[in-house]
Amino acid sequence: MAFNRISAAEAASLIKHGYNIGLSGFTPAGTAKAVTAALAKVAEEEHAKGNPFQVGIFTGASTGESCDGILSRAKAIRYRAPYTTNKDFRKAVNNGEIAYNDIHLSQMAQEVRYGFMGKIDVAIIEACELTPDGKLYLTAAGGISPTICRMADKVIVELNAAHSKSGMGLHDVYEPADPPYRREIPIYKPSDRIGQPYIQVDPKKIVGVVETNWPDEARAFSEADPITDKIGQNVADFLAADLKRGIIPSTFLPLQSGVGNIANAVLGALGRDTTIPPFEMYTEVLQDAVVGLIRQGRVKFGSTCSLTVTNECLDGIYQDMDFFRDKLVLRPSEISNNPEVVRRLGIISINTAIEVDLYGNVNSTHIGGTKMMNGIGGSGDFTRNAYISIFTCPSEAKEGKISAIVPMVSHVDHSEHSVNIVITEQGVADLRGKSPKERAQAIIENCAHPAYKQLLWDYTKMAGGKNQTPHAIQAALGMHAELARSGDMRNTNWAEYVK
Ligand code: 0RQ
Repeated sequence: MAFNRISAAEAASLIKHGYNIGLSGFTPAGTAKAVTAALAKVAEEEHAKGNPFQVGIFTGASTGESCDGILSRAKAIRYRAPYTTNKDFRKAVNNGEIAYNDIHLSQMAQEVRYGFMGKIDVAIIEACELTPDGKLYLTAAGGISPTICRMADKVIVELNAAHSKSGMGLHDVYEPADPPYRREIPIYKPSDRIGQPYIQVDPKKIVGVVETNWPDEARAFSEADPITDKIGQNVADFLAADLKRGIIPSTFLPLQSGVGNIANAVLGALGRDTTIPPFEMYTEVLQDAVVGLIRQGRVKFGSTCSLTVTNECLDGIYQDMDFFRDKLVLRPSEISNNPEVVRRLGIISINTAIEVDLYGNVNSTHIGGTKMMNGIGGSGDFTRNAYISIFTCPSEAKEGKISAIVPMVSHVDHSEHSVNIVITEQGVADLRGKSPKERAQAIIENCAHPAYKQLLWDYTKMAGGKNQTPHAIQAALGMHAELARSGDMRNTNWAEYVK
C-alpha cells in the first residue's frame, strides 16, 4: 500500500480540539516531534480566533521541547500522562493549567488498554522505516508505541531521516495479553528476545506519513561535580562490598539506573571499579556513560526502553551497529519496567530522591510537598520489586538551605517498606533488616549533612523512643514550614513546637 505523504501542518490539521493523542518515545528519545510542533501553531491560531483548542497527551515518559515545551506555552495541553521533565510544562502544571496524571511507567500502556484513560484518537509515531504492509520500525525508544498503534483510530508516522536505518532490528516488540489471559513474560535474562523487531500496524489506519530530519532533543549532561562523583563512588563501594560478602552473587546482578547527572556519575564509577565484574543492565533509560562502558566491555549487555543519549553518542551507535547489534535491545516500557521481570531477574535499582525521611520514606516528585518536579518515572516499578533498591541524592540542596534528610517527607512516592539503601555524598545508610528506630540512626549518622545532623538528632529526642515509628507529629514538617517561612531549614527551632 502506498501511504499519503503529507506535511507536518497537514498532519496537525487532522487533530481536533478534545482529541487524545498518543506519542511514540520515552524521555525525549524517539518522540514524534514535527507534528506536535505544527499542532502548537494550530492551537495558537484557534485561540486567536477565540476558539478552545486543547488535547490530551499519552506517551512513554518525558518528551522534548517540540512537544511538552511548545505545546505547554501554546496552552494546548488539557491532560497528560506520565513522566515529564520540561520546565514550561512544570510551570503550567503547578499553575493549575494542566491535569497531570503521574503514574508508574510500566502501567501506562496497560491502563490505556484497560480503558482507564479514555480513547486515543490519533497516534503519532516516529519511525526510521515503514514497509508497504505496515511494518513500522521504531527509532530510539520503545515507549507505549505498540499499544497506541493498536488502540488509536488513526496513525500518523513521522519518518525521521535523522535516525539511521541501521538501527532496524534493535527493538523487541511484545505486548502482553490482558487478564484473565495474561501469561508470564518469558524473559529469563536481560538479552532474551521475545517479540518482533517491528510493530505491525493495520495499513488502513495510517492516514499520513510526514518525512522529517529532526534530531532527538536529549538534554546535555552537566560536567561531573565533586558531589555527584562522591555519590557515584559511594554506590560503587557499597555494591563492591555486598559482592565481596556474598550478598550479591559473584556473577553480579543486572542494574537499573534512572536519568540525570547523578545516574550518569554512578554508572561511570561502577564502570571504573574493576572489583565489580562486567555486568548487564535491565533498565528503562540508557545514558552516555553506559554506551562507553559497553564499548569498553565493562557492560556486557543493555536491555532498555530508550537510548537517552546525546545525538553524538546515538550517531556513534548507529555507525557501529555491527558491534552493538548483539549488545543492545530496546523494549516497550511495559516490558522494560515490568515488575514481574524485575523481580525474576533480581535487579539492583538505583534511583534519585528529592528528600528522604528518617524512616526511609522517599519523595521523588514534589518540591515542598505540593509542587510537581518531574514525576515518579520508572522508579516505583523498579524499587518495589528490586533485589536491592537504592536511592541517591545530595545531602542538601540550594546552597545548604534545604536538607534532603528530613523528619517526615512532605510527599511519599516510595515507602519505607520498599527502600533498602540510601546514599548521599556523606555516606551509605543500609536499611535492610532494621527497625524504624534503627533506620533513623543509620540515616542521620551516615547520610545527613553535618550542618543538619544536630537538628535531626534533636528531632528524634523530641519524638521520644517508645513508639514503633516515633514522631513529634506537630513538628514533623517543621523543617519544611521553616523553609517556607524564612527560606532556610537551618533556622528551624524545635523549641517553638514544645511550648
Ligand atoms: O534544582 O534545577 O533549580 O538546579 O531539584 O536536582 O540534584 O540536579 O538532580 O537532575 O537528578 O534531579 C529527583 C528531580 C533529581 C530527578 C530528581 C532541586 C535541585 C535542582 C534537580 P535546579 P539535581 P537531578 C528515572 C527514574 C524521579 C525519580 C526517578 C527525578 C533540581 O532525578 O525526576 O529517579 N527523579 N525516576 O536543587 C528543593 C529539595 C531538592 C530540590 C533537589 N529537597 N528541595 N529542591 N532539588 N532536591 C526517570 C524515568 O523513569 C524516565
